[in-house]
Amino acid sequence: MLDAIPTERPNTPLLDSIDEPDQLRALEVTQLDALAHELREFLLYSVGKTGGHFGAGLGVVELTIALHYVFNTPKDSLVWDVGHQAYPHKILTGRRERMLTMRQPNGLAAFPTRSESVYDTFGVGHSSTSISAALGMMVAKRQQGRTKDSHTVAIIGDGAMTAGMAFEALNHAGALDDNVLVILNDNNMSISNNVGGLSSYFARMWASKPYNFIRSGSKRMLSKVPPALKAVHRAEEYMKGMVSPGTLFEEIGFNYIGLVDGHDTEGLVEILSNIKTLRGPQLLHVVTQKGKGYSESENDPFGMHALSKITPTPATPEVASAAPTYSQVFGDWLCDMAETDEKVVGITPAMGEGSGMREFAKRFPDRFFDVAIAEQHAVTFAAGMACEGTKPVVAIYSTFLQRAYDQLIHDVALQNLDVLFAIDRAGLVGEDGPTHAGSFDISYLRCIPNMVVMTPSDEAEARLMLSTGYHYQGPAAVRYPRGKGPGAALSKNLDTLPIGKGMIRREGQKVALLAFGSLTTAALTAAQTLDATVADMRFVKPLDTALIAELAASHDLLVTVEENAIMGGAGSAVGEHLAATNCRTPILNLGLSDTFIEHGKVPQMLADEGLDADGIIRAVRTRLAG
Ligand SMILES: Cc1ncc(C[n+]2csc(CCOP(=O)(O)OP(=O)(O)O)c2C)c(N)n1
Repeated sequence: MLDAIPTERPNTPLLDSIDEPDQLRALEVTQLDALAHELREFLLYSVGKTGGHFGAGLGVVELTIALHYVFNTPKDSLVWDVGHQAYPHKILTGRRERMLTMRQPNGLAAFPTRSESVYDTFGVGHSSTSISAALGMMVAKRQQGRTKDSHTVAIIGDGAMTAGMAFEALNHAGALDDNVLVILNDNNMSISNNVGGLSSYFARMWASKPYNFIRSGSKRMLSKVPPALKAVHRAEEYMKGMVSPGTLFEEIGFNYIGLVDGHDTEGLVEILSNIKTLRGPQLLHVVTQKGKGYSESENDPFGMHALSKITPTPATPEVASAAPTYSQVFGDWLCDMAETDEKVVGITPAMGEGSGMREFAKRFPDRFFDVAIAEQHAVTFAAGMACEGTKPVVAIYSTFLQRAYDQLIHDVALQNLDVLFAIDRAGLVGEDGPTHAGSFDISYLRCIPNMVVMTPSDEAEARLMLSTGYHYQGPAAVRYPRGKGPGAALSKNLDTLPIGKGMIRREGQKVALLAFGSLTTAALTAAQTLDATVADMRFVKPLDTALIAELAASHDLLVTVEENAIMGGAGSAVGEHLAATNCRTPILNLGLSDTFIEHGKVPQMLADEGLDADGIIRAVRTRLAG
């Protein structure tokens, strides 16, 4: 057990000898525990330097070693779900020395990425995709006649297993009968406490060759005698049902093997080697401890999900800004609104903490619904509640709302139901990279009839817009960025804004900057150099068409600015309006380019996209120069 994160590179001779999994496979199985210790120490050291996901990786150190030891990677495919637990996998697959570049510009990505390594078989970041992807790979391999020499394994957490998509894939896998192995990495504490010698013993027995030979042999033998087969099957189900929670998976069509101690490397190697010989869909239920091996993360697995980098204490400590994040502004607003209106309910798909709902959950436990990693369900659940007269507020990250798009259109907007969407992490998010960027919500929201879409330029505006959306009769969305805003003064009132009205923030000449949301501050700075007018447009939908007409009539150039894809974004909305009204004032749209923007620091990423004040000035001057 490690009590501190090493600040100096630890001595890891065994780990250093492994540049490719082939070298791992050349070790004696008895050396794997020592390797696990070194890997864990190195992981702690490197995440301490770079920050990043932490607890989940520590929990799968032994499992990762066993998987690469037993399976012939990269010919055999490992598909990690979410991928936040894949740091040990990266370390063992030729990226050890690059771990200190993790999440930095041009450095390793936070999640498995196909372009980064042949061992990263599938790009991830969003949860619950692994079983579908693994099944697709397996079926493609079968069609190409490659199943004999290639296995496919999906590794999915108990959290990720709560999403509908995982069950859709299990259901399909059960029907296809291909040799896909799903490893359920279960770090739920109550299950961990239940693990004991008996269930481990049964797990070994069920995965062992003799048992499965008997099992499939008796099935073959008895296939002509249906009643006897049924009796055997029932007895087997009964036996497993008594000691394992695998009946559900068995019913779907999987051979369930569990529970297995996920920190017993040698045991895992034995079980996985046996499973490799089995036919049909297999589900191995492994129990691990999140944060394993580091005292602080074992004691606080939730707090230690991810870590900021450990910086040496400066001689004069920096005073942290007391300004709240947008998530906190939302959380405070939700509590204030809940106090005045008992119809308020708050819904989150597994992101209550990140969305700023901790206090709301504590104070209003009966009105707080964490529905697990189930974005689609979250939205339709909200729709159902709205049908019965409550006022649901769905707190959701922009990137994760993508998964509930049909529910948003079909279940909420089409019925004009009264649901407020508090959309966090809109725009670039930094180190998590393109899987988590909220680059598209303006585009995908504004084309939906009945929606009101708001883009706050600061914290006070965010609060006003949340109240405005709350009182609007129909679906409304407020999209705000990750982290802190410019630091606007906040009041406790619950005032609203007139819907569809923007405001002039600065009077200038010739050029009018039409800012939508988070880049308004940059637009105001640029406007000083350009002597431009700045409008805080506030609403993407409905647009303030009167304000646009007024600005178009009094300026030579309209410049829209937004932290969303240019395509289909707020600037497109303004352009559509100009075209529809036959207005000839030239327009320049500034926003995110048509690429997936790699991870980095948000200010630098925005500068690279030409979306800081200098970039806005440059773009305007270039356009004016003709
Ligand atoms: C679609 C989607 N929603 C939410 C998330 C955010 N998220 C990342 S990891 C995680 C928890 C995953 O839990 P589990 O699968 O049990 O893995 P563990 O961290 O416990 O190892 C969540 C909710 C996500 N990545 N994808």
